[in-house]
Amino acid sequence: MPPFATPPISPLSITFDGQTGTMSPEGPVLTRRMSDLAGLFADTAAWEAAVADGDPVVYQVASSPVPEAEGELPQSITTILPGTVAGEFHMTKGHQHPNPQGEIYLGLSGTGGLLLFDGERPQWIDMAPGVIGYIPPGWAHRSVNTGDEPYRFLAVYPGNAGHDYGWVLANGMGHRVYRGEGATPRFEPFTATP
Ligand code: PAN
Ligand code: ZN
Repeated sequence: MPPFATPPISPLSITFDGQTGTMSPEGPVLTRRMSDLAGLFADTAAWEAAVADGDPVVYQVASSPVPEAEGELPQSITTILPGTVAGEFHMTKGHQHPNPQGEIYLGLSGTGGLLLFDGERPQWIDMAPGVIGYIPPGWAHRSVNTGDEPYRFLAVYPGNAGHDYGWVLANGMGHRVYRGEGATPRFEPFTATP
């Protein structure tokens, strides 16, 4: 076997269901509840009330069996359930890749957006089924469900990129995303969570 192959992964076919967010064969499945999103929503009292009121699931990440290892290209499907915390849309924690590398997202079902931040400039990409969102190296990224049904997307990223969540806790994402008039989200400048 040439040195660039990473045993024991062999070529494989992965089927996925864009309506349920499942993959087969399936690797780890991660569940993020409201309590896992400490320090991220602006309204701490509303976040605490949601945690006390059943600590609902905010999103799930289902991964394929491809490992996060150098040279591999792992994939995962994220499902963000609809809802807000005092008007601020349900969202992922958001992270930087400490080993700066690009990533692609493909919208599968529902509607949402990709909030990107390079430390100075916030950027927004509207996401829907059939849209590819490209995340260049060095841009922190967070996904937001801006609709009334689950928002799902497929992510493909380099296996040695890593995930740094502390960077977003320290620096924010430039904007906060709130339910606005009609289908258009309302953006507000980032304020630190009290
Ligand atoms: C995605 C994210 C996934 C969950 O697979 O990891 O949507 O978001 P958080 O990792 O911010 O909780 C990705 O960008 N991977 O690199
Ligand atoms: Zn990422």
